[in-house]
Amino acid sequence: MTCFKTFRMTLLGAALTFAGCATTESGEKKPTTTEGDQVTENIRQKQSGDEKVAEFDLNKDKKTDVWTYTVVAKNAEGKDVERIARKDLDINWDGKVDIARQYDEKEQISREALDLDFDGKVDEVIFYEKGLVVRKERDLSSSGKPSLWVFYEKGQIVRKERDTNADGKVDYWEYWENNQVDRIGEDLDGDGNVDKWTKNPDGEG
Ligand SMILES: [Ca+2]
Ligand SMILES: [Ca+2]
Ligand SMILES: [Ca+2]
Ligand SMILES: [Ca+2]
Repeated sequence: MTCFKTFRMTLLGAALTFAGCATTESGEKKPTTTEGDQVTENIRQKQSGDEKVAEFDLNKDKKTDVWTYTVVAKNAEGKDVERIARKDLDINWDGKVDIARQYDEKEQISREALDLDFDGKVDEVIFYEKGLVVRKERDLSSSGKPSLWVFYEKGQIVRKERDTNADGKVDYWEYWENNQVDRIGEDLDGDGNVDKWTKNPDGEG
């Protein structure tokens, strides 16, 4: 718990430092097995052929903690300009990347992979479209696969899905309305279909 709290605080610091780049857009699809598997990836992103990397040492300990990858792109007038494609951040200064961000053609964040417990493996991936979070995938069990998916519309949670028994199939659905749970569906026999619906007793209507 302390670890996560520390992370959030540090993350906030990092976010403030890089506030200029924290906007978004992208055309991400629904979760697939491939995307899910990426939750396990080592968080450091490889440099691709056409990328230029710039390294920064924000805490002045002579070790790089921010890597910014740029590519050459055409602007509206057809001129070559440098565009930020990705950014890696080591926010606890241990030499391992904890946040890996990807940006779209408009330099808006499109994907962010987070190592929340600083073990070098991704625990959460956040997908963005047009400046807003559209989906989060979280590995709750450290199994290397996502077990919680949270879906957003217009910045608000609309649905959570969980695989509670780690069989790779969603068995728990939470439908949200107006920032609160409206109903919960559970798959009790493992066939992927809801067997039991529960209306949130605290909800309105
Ligand atoms: Ca440093
Ligand atoms: Ca780190
Ligand atoms: Ca981790
Ligand atoms: Ca399941």
